[in-house]
Amino acid sequence: MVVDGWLDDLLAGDRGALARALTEVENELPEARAVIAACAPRLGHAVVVGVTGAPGAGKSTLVGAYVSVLRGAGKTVGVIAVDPSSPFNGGALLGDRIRMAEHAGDPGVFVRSLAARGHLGGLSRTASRAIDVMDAAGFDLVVVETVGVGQSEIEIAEFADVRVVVWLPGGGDEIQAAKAGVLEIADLIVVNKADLPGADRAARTLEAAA
Ligand SMILES: Nc1nc2c(ncn2[C@@H]2O[C@H](COP(=O)(O)OP(=O)(O)OP(=O)(O)O)[C@@H](O)[C@H]2O)c(=O)[nH]1
Ligand SMILES: [Mg+2]
Repeated sequence: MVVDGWLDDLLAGDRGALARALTEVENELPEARAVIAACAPRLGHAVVVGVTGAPGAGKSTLVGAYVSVLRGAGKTVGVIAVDPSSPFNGGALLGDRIRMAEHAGDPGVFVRSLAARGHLGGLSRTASRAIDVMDAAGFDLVVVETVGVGQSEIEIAEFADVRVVVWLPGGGDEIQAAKAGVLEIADLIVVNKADLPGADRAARTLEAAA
């Protein structure tokens, strides 16, 4: 296999090469295999943090704030926003971009959205490859945001070293969360929107169920 210059650029952390590599693996383009092969010897540096939760729970807002904290500590961060609900680039992805906007000019941050193409298994494979590409490109952390709480997210959570569930209080369905396996996959449950009523009660219920 001929590894041409742009793959060297990818491993050196070049942003243009990174964008191209992510497009190759997302769309399974002809050079996707070469990208995966080039990344393989360079894996395992990044800590992968999976952030999942219901639509609108505040995942992107939290990730944006987390990225600020990590940048303050001198860490570089790749962010992947996965939207299994939409086969087309929808509003949620735009929302992610808006909430990451403060990091737009920062060379230590790279944000990429992945939309569902075809079946869910395909998406989780694409997400895992995108994580590997960002890892090989040298980011200290890769944060993966996934919409929803269900089987697809549990699949994607398998690639994460740390799994965070962002909980939206007020729905009163914390028991449902326990049944859906959320408590089993989560290393950390963040009861978000603590300014809204019901957050304390939700936190107590989740704590009791854990
Ligand atoms: N009241 C309140 N609103 C919040 C908080 N965090 C985020 N929001 C708002 O909740 C809405 C959704 O926030 P996002 O960060 O886009 O949530 P998300 O989970 O990434 O949404 P999707 O990616 O579309 O599923 C926005 O209007 C935010 O401003 C919070 O702590 N309190
Ligand atoms: Mg979001």
